[in-house]
Amino acid sequence: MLSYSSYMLTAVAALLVTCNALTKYPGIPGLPSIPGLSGRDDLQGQTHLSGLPKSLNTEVHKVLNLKHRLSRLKGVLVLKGKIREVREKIFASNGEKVDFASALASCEDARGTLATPMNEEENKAILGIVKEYNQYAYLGIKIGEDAGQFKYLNGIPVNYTKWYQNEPNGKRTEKCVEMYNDGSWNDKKCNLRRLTICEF
Ligand code: MMA
Ligand code: CA
Repeated sequence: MLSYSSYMLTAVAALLVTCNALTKYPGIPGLPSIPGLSGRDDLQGQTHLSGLPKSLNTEVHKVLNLKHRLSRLKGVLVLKGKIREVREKIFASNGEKVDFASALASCEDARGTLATPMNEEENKAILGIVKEYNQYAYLGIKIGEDAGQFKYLNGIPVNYTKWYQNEPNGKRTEKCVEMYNDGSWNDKKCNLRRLTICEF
């Protein structure tokens, strides 16, 4: 008699194997797809995964079907140029030019935050949106009131930077950061109108 935990182990193993298989096949670049599968929700019917009780098998298939549906929805968003993905992060803009506080508020209203490049790859993805709209954008970085160092919005000092030559030069009068259309950064006053780019 198999214990419940070994059922769970089998279920998780089956999920991992199947999910890996889902990501292997080429389709839309960067998206998982399965040859011969249409856009239906019933991914692979209700194939019985060995050793699983029927109820757990059903749950596994529900999760797989949800993942499949999500990957198709992601396909729509990438196809329409609505999102840019870097690893686990998703960047997107609403096309609006507003001051820093309003930009942050609209990102947070959408359950995200302002785009915050943590490395070159993320900086490039955000730059892509800056170029697409041909508008400088505020980043999710602000000066600390104490030592005047630049910090992420969670208060941690920045550990990746892309300052334009001779920046930052605002001497605490420029408390926000904008991205130029070459991807470099400038400290800048927070009350200007800049493109809103969020990360999710
Ligand atoms: C502006 C302003 C600053 C920036 C300098 C660069 C004159 O001030 O955008 O933030 O550092 O230009 O010349
Ligand atoms: Ca500056």
